[in-house]
Amino acid sequence: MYFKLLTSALLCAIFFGTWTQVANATDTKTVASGADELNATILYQQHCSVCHGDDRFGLMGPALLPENLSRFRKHKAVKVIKNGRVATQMPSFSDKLNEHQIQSLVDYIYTPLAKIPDWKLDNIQKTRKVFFEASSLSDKPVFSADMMNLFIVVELGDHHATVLNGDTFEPIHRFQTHFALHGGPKYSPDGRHVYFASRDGWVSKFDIYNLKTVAEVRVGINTRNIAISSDGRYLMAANYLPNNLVLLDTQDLSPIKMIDVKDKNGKTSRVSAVYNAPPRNSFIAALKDIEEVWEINYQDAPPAGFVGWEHDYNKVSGDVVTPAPFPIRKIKVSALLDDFFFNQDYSLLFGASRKGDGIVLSLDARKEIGSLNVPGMPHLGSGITWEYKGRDVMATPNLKEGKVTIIDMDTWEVVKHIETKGPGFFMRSHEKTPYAWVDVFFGPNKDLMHVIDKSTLEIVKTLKPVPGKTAAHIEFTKDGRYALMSIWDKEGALIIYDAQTLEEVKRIPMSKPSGKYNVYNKTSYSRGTSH
Ligand code: DHE
Repeated sequence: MYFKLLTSALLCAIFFGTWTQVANATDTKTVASGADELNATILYQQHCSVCHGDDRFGLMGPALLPENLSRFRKHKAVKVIKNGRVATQMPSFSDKLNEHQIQSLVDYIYTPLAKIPDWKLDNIQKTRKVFFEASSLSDKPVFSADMMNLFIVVELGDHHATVLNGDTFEPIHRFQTHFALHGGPKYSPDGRHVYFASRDGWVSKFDIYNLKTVAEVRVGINTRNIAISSDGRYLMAANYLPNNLVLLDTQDLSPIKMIDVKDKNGKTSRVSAVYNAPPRNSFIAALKDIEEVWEINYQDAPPAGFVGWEHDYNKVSGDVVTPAPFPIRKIKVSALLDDFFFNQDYSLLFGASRKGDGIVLSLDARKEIGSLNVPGMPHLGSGITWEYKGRDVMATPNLKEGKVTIIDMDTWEVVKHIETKGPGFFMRSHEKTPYAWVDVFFGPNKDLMHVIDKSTLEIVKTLKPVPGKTAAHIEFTKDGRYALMSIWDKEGALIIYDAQTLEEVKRIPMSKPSGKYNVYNKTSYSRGTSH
């Protein structure tokens, strides 16, 4: 592939003489936009398509569509084309393309496609690779450690992940991931496998016992996150592009079903996120463009009560039909929900829109039963719960305002707004620790981390581990004794704190460790972490 890239670059260099003249001659603002677009298309095909795909859906390189680039400013894209990208195959084009050509390429890749791209079951199937059959792998770990106290650390800086021993804090294995993973990796219920999703739609399955990536498949063009069913049999992926949910068999990541997401008038919607709801044997999906929440049941027998479930039907013979598995229940809501949170028994959903509208939805009654008064932009997906003065409370950071909001889980009243040094992204605690930790992800105080006493709701300490570098995302060891913090920088680190004394214990250099995920806390659905 890399050879192909070089060949293409060489070919382009041959063609380049002609193109340079054209470009130089038109290097003024008098260029007609149609001509620019045509030139950019030619440039794209010469220089980019071999890695990013003729259709811009991505191949070895990521997809180059506005939907996939929305978090990436145009001036940064210009820089990447000029200078290349360290630790990837993206070369520098500064000696091949002039300023104007680079700018027209950038404008081109930020232009939406005329038609929403399609990615059908067939496309998915074609991308699926099984690297190791289950029968060729050991059923016992090939290393010795408490398998329930391992962490997977995602290192966004150079697109790797590290398996870390949670007792010794020694890295066990480091391996390459797909470009730009997003959302938490999800474990199988026994903790043996971990599944990753990339923003470009790649889902991979890693066998922790054997330290091997065993399979991968591309489920979409722009993916949000994935969820694993409680029985470990199914994986559901939420996509922005196309507007759908994709169900996979976790055994070998083969696709089972695609669910197009649209309302009864045919209006389609991106899916913001999908979560597993263990007691319900369901996946719950938040929709970005239609005011509905969807529940997809994955148990073998039809769900009890049958009320409100929409089934496909399997024809058995003649007129005999049986309901097909994976029925869907669509629940109307009064706001477009980007983000949500569940109570411990998954009977209630607390949802928030990007505008800050908050609702409380009963999943059983299938109706809204309350509202949340959380101004700004609460980050409910990062919410956690604990017991405070004999009642359950939820705490959520805020993506817009410097505060953590504490909400009573029974009355949905705000118990307290805790003022912080700036908007935060991630919040964490553990059943066995007295503190909750919240970062100050945005703004001038991004290098701070607050520690909140869960019994007083006061900030008791503010840490500044590396001045000037973002300190974010805590996760605890299985027993809650240690808290692991990320320094979000290419020259970053994982810092381990004693969760009781709040003293630093160890620092491990890492490349932008975005998140870390403890096998036990995740598989036991600890109330101090995300699910
Ligand atoms: Fe995330 C989780 C949504 C931007 C890093 N993020 C999630 C989840 C959602 C979400 C719904 C829960 C999914 C899960 O874990 O299964 N994130 C969004 C957004 O809507 C937002 C604001 C904009 C976007 O374009 O996606 C957004 N997220 C970011 C980032 O900019 C971050 C900081 C860097 C990155 O990786 O892109 C980021 N998000 C994360 C991480 C998690 C996450 C590390 C997993 C947290 C966890 O501990 O579970």
